[in-house]
Amino acid sequence: MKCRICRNRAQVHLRQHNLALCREHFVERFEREVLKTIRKYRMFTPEDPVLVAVSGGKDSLAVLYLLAKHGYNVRGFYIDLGIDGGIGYSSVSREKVEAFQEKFGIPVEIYPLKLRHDLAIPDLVHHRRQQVPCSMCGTVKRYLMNWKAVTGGFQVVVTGHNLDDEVATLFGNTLRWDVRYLARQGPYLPSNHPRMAAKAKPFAFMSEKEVALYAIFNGIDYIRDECPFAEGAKSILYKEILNTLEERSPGTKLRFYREFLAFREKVLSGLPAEEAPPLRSCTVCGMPTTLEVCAFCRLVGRKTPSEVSS
Ligand code: Q46
Ligand code: ZN
Ligand code: ZN
Repeated sequence: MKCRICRNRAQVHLRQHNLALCREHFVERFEREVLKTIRKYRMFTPEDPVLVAVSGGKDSLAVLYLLAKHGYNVRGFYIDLGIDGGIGYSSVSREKVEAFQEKFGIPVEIYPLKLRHDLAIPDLVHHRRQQVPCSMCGTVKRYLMNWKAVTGGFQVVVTGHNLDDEVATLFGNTLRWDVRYLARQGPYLPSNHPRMAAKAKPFAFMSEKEVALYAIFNGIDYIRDECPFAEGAKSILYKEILNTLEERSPGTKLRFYREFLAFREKVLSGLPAEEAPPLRSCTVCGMPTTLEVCAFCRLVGRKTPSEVSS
């Protein structure tokens, strides 16, 4: 197979686009598409300080790399969750982040949860067996990312979510007809409170395979193992189902996502806004919450990040 652009030997075949490309033209196209998404959704400009949530996986490291390469004002933020699971998950992912920082000279701040709060994700899992690990971990990550953004002068938090992640979430929300989540799902979520940063997903239209190839072609080393707590997660089952559909009919994921976004624009945005509970300030940390004490302070305790960081 030959590259559609230069006619040299193709190294990638994107079935969903029926497009064969050499390595160089694949990278060029990938970056062009991502930059187009950033502009289309007005996610941020090259001057805006952007905080990139980094996990040590391919998606987040690749998005940080691409933005830095194109002159965006980025900083990575990695939370060491203290997860081991017999594979040293957090220590390996932290090593990957440190090696990335060293290799490319892109700054990443490391936030060690256990050291700062005397508590890591496995402690939460142990003490609160009735709660799902990923839901507690998600609360901690979302809170700390937002806290870092609003206290560090970043208007937006970027994550590496790719098309496969977005479509799996969309599939789950659709199965539950969760209209409130559906109305808020998309590549960009603007801020709705002065202490709440906007959220942006520049890879929302790029498949997991494309992101992996982009990372490999650019010499980005990343953690291959899944987090041990992810085992059995519904999102993994949804991804398997969607992969089967994609295999039979290439382009299904992209169509499903694009058509959902058009539907959201035309139909969901016209619905009367659902009464969202009003936001107030957490009496412990002062961050926005709908309750007296926010979910992070209830989980992690009375020490706020500002207290432990100073
Ligand atoms: S890190 Fe945390 Fe994820 Fe592990 S415990 Fe779940 S949410 S799976 S992306
Ligand atoms: Zn080419
Ligand atoms: Zn709080």
